[in-house]
Amino acid sequence: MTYGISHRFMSTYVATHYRTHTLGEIQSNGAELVDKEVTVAGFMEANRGKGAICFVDLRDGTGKTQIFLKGDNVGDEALDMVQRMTRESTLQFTGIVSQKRPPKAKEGEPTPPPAYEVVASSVTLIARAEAPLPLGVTDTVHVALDTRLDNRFLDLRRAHVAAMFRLRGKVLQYGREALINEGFFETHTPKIVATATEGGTDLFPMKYFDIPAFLNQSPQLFKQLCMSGGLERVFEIGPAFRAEKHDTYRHLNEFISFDIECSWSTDEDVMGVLERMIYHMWDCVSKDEESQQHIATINQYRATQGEEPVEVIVPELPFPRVSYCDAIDIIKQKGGEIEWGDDIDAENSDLLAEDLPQFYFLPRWPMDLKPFYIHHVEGEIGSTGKQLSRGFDLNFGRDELTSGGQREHRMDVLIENLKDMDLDPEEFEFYVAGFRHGVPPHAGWGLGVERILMKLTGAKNVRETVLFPRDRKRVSP
Ligand code: AMO
Repeated sequence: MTYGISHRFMSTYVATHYRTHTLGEIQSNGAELVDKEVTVAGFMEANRGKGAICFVDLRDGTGKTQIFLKGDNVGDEALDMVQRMTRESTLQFTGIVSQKRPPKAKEGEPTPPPAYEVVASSVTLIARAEAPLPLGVTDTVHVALDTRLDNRFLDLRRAHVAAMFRLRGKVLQYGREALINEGFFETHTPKIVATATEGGTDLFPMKYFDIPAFLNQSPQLFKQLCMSGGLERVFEIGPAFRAEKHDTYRHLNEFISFDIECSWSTDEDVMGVLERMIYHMWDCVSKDEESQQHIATINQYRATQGEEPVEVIVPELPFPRVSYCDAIDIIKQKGGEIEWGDDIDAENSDLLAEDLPQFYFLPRWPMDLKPFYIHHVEGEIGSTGKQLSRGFDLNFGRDELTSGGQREHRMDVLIENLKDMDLDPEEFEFYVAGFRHGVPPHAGWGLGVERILMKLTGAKNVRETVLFPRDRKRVSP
């Protein structure tokens, strides 16, 4: 299975105290390194050979290389140490790069590319791994998610798991790129707050000296204050905490919220920003060799589990837009049980997803279903006489990835909205104050990073996309 990332993507990997070269570099740059001395280090995947010789399969974050040891070269004591060493121990070797004897090409098949090994002249044990391992690193047997998460550091050594997190970094990089190209800049808002952002009760209280405080649910109120501050276009990628009691494949109690806020804009304007950003993410993943390598690694693993490969289909722009009212009609036509004014639950979203398996916007929700900070649509009333809003969702098939909307910027209406939702405007004074001395109309959205990663990689559980997930039952490791 492909492991790590190829040397040619690693222009910034320079020699360190512990190694002169990475293992990926030995393979991709081997022809130039033949007969040169190198020092390499990594995890020992396997060792073979008794008596006077031994082969070690060594793995670092960039790839794998075979190390060849002879008692004559490294000394009998060192050879014996390596032969008795446990799998996954970390070792450092110094030796000469040599081209491996090529395996005979099978008839009709192309000759495999040359491979390189290191003929060791010395070896140092860095850290011995205890045996047995709680989790196999190289085998493809199915392991329960809980066991994997309990031993996440070992799970991360598995190629397809490492590929997921490297890809996660890439997707965020592409997201940042797209927004910076549209004039946004990255900011950070506090995670320790005094009031509920989304107006709900799903807050984790915390001890903050003698003051009651909470972990923030969303940067919402603060990103809006940035608009009052004239910053015009900001984005933030940061943690959001929700004390929701859901225990599902798509809910976490700590997730990474990718938020923007944009002045002088409507809901439609920021839907444009969102679809262009997602297009850029998908387009880059489909073109960038390194990202493609991560997808290939994930697919190699999926094949061992009998799963279909994931395909990165670059979406067409604009994404389809199905207004809330139309969505209710479609669900009803398909026999779903729903009334105008109801939230669209997962089962009804499945009905929509039959015709919309990929990205689609659901704009214009009833005001009652959206938070107090959402702007209503002037003069537009839904079929039951209820007010429509400038709030939207972005779904991928059945799952919601983003909520957003144009914000209410008129202070008097905002105060009425708070009261309508049984919230005390005085508790939101720090926020309401931001609307007292002039404010641009503005709009924005929040995207769940884990949910979009699920869609990109075909992961069936959001926990697959988080290093150390926090859910109702898990707060460690
Ligand atoms: P919302 O509450 O819909 O909107 O959250 C935005 C997006 O964040 C993700 N998300 C979650 N992901 C995993 N686990 C959870 N428990 C969870 N909750 C939410 C989803 C969701 O679409 N302030 C608004 C955004 C805005 O209007 O700018 C907000 O937070 O992908």
